[in-house]
Amino acid sequence: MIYDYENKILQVKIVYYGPAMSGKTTSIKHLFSYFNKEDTLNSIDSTVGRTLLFDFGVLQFKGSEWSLKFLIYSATGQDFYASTRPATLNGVDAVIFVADSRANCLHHNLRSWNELKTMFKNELYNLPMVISLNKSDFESKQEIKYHEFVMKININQFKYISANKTVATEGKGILDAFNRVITFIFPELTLKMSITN
Ligand SMILES: Nc1nc2c(ncn2[C@@H]2O[C@H](COP(=O)(O)OP(=O)(O)OP(=O)(O)O)[C@@H](O)[C@H]2O)c(=O)[nH]1
Ligand SMILES: [Mg+2]
Repeated sequence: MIYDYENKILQVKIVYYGPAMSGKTTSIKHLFSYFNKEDTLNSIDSTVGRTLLFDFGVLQFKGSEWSLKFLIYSATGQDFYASTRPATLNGVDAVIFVADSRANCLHHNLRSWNELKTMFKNELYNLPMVISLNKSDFESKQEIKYHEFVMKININQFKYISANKTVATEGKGILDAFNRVITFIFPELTLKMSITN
């Protein structure tokens, strides 16, 4: 978190993290389109829409005295670019972990989670963490594993953690996840969802 006293701006970094193709970019795109800011989101992606390095965008909210500036990133989930992930996480204030809820993805979710754990060690438990159990629209079509993932990640050790079901393609639960993470960082704050440039 960076305090810019001169301009009265508090800068916060949030990273969407998770295994390849879990829905990180789709989640961020929805968040930015909710605030009519989709055209300001920078994505470095391949011709087939896979994130090469990260997506990055800024959402700024004006308070009565101070403004809040959220720097929002998604890390690439592709293992080919795994070496870029620590840089994307550098200085992060909170993580939204986007898991793919389908049963056959449990292993990928855990692998990605363990990577986070290896990077942060026990500091991970001090990071505000919101888990998006994404692709929950598959509930009726395919076996889903919400609980297995949540059960395996030591949630009791976290200061701030919560999980919610999301469907990024339909924007379901995306704003809720964002709100939760903000509430963890600033327990006193109720954001009026208006935005400044
Ligand atoms: N059915 C369904 N599909 C989804 C959902 N979220 C994302 N997808 C699809 O899953 C695919 C991958 O989504 P992305 O948002 O690109 O995933 P990502 O996590 O950014 O992937 P990488 O950047 O490659 O790590 C796309 O085809 C999305 O349309 C969801 O909630 N439900
Ligand atoms: Mg992506």
